[in-house]
Amino acid sequence: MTPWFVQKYSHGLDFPNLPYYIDGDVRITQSFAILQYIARKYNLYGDTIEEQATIDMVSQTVNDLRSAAWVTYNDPKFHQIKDEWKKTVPGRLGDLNKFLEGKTFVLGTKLSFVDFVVYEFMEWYRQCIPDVFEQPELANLNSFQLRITEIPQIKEYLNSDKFKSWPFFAPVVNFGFSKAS
Ligand SMILES: N[C@@H](CCC(=O)N[C@@H](CS)C(=O)NCC(=O)O)C(=O)O
Repeated sequence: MTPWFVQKYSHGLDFPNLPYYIDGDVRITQSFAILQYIARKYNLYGDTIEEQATIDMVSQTVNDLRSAAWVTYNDPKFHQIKDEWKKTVPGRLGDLNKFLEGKTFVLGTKLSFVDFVVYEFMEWYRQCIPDVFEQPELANLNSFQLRITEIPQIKEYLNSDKFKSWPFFAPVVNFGFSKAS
């Protein structure tokens, strides 16, 4: 396989980076721009500006939570603080758990791309502490995550060779590269 830094400038990308996405004449980088492009193309970005505002609010809330989790994963003492950190998760994700009360997906019953943003973010926790969402205060998130894995196309993908569960992060992070960590 050609190393990324050798091929980086060969794809006609304006801002070469990983991940990149090429769809005909569309050549884009930036994870969120890619997500939004796919969501708009496949009608997964809500149907009204109110729904779109909800999607944007939840996705940006997840981004904030993700930044906080990222700091923890990069703490050199991560493995020592992991168990204590687990206890703080219900407090950190409490609003998100409450928001999902009585809903199948973020928009209620309608699937949108932000459901996958929430799912992927939850994997950051679950891959590190497998039973983290079994805490009673996180029951809505726990059932939400299971529901996403039960979507037939997602289930098929998760069970296929295309799905790579590991490594989760780059080697520099204290969790998610070496299986021992
Ligand atoms: N904001 C960018 C960050 C992209 C990024 O940091 N990519 C990392 C991998 S996660 C990388 O290795 N980029 C290759 C490069 O910098 O050439 C995004 O969301 O896509």
